[in-house]
Amino acid sequence: MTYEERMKWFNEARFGIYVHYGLYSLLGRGEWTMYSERIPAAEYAKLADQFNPAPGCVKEWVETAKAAGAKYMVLTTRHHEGFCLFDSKYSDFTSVKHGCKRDIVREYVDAAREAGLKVGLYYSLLDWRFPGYFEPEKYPESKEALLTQIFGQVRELMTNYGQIDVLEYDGGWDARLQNKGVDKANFWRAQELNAMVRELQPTIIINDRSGTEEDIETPEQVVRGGKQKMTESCMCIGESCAWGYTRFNPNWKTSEQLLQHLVQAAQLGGNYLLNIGPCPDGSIRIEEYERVQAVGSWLKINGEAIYNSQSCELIGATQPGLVDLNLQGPWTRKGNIGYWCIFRWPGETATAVRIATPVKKVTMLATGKEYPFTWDKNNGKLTVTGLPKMPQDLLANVLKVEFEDVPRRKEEPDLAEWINY
Ligand code: H79
Repeated sequence: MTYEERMKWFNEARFGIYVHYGLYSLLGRGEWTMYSERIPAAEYAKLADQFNPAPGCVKEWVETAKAAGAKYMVLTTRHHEGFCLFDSKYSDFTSVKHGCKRDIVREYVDAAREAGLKVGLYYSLLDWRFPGYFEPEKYPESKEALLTQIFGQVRELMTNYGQIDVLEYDGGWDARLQNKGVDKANFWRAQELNAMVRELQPTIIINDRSGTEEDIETPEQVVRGGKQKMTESCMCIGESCAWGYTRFNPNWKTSEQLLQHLVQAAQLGGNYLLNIGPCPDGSIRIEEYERVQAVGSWLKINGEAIYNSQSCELIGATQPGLVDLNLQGPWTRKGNIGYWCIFRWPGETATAVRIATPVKKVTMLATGKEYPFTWDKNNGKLTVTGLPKMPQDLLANVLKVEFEDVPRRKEEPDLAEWINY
């Protein structure tokens, strides 16, 4: 199977839901609490017996992902704290041996698959309970034990749960931030590890955080396009917020912002992985649900502009994730069709510039209604007229623009030319 074939569904999906859930969820101060408060491992481990998610809570996660219009999910099977949401021969620090005594990964995989969602697993390479992670030279046996655990657990995850569609490593940096490139890959024996993964799961998509290149890059809290490979931009709903449940989060992004990120990721030919952090009992808080649900409602009507879309070079926003001062919104594309996702409704007339390809037809995606337009091939300006004065959709309105060819951006060799046009 070629890279393109393996990546096909992922490229069509464009939108996934990330779930961060673990012992840190009980504390409500984010997933880094053990380390940022330097809580000793034995003390932290006491939380495990209080880990008691409500029965069936994974259904809430899956229903949330469906309501959002997402096509896949990724669950933290084990974060940096080391607590596993799955059964493991390599550790007793799991949800199967403590608290609820349930295999949450199993519940999640089953529920997501049943809902028709692709299944992703997150796995942190580092585990804060191992001195050998922080000081590998001082505690070589602990470092070895950590690697034994990693290889054993990744094998378990890749063997015991049927087909896994995505594997997202995290925590691949060393504690002193010294290892780069090959050194980083060698620290985790990444080549060997990923060879094992691919033997067990031949169609899987793997991110690059174990140090080897693999299939995708996964930047955090920004929307970026791929330099070398496909990009999945990962983000929290809270601004400057943790990924795990944060009880008091002062800065919620709006649904408009989330949708702008999604469209921008699609314009750049990448995916958007939006995170939810379930409450201590595993339920989804309303602040998160209402925001992603609004995105999902929009996608029900305008999904054609997002799912299975391709990157587009037309100018709709100069900065990823932003709707600029002077531009109405990003463009996505399918073949010769451009989807102009307008967040700042301009009123009756919408003007796009630097369009090099002739335009054949303009309709509103949501209604199918056709609008008159002019396109000037000399200055590359598209002017759509007769539009409603008021935006019909409060999130974003999509103009579906049919071109004669793949829409291209017009060069501006003389930046001043337009002044006296
Ligand atoms: O799971 C979520 C985060 O907990 C995790 N990745 C997402 C998906 C993540 N962990 N760390 N980071 C993201 C950012 C890394 C920050 C670091 Fe550092 C800078 C690690 C090492 C240098 C701050 C300073 C933390 C330790 C030292």
